[in-house]
Amino acid sequence: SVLEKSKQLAAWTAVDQHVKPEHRVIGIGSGSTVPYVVERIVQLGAEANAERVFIPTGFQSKQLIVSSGLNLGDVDQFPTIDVTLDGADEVDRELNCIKGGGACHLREKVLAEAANTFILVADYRKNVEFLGTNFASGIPIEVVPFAYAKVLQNLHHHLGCPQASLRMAIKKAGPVVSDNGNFIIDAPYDQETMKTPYTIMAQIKMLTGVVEVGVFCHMARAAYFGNADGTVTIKW
Ligand code: DER
Repeated sequence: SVLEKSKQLAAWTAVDQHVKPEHRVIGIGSGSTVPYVVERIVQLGAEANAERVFIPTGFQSKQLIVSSGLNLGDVDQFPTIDVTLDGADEVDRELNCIKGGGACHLREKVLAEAANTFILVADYRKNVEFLGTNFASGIPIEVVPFAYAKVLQNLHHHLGCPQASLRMAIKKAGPVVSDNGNFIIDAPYDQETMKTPYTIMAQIKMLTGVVEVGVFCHMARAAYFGNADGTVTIKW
């Protein structure tokens, strides 16, 4: 499909630009675009990849690394990463992004921060001027189960987000549970608020019981978007 081709285009271009021969430790994100990143890395050849370790951002990412025959590494053993490549739900003109559509943003943010270079790959739907344009479900927030009702109450009554809601699972009874055993709250904010994403991210992060917020400010070195017409847009 046009959408899948655009994901592949973004991913292949990003790998070709940012995975260098001397890179040994590579962070692998989560979602449906990152498989094309791994696909391109596998094409670099078994010999080149034999010298590398690949650090996952969650269970799906780990499965992808293992099933692709790449060496699995752990961030405990490799706390500094040469380059991390990951998807995003939306990326604004300053490279701030919303992540967590796949409930993986905690480990994603750890590996984004641990990387010397953090690169985003996405299809054209994610390329926006301001956050909150296309990704309607809002800011993903990972919370400890014990505190989720309190965090919801604080969002509703003190942080101006009456629509905040607990993310319920589809093929499992009850809420989505992250790889860390936590819940996800989705907090939709209007575009005006999302024009200063750092402010709202910091306010949410300070709520007791919040583990991590799916807003990544000024972390990415560049973002690659595949377009429907077969071109690539690069933001940096
Ligand atoms: O949850 C995340 O942050 C993932 O990176 C995800 O949002 C990317 O989604 P996609 O690559 O499937 O569009």
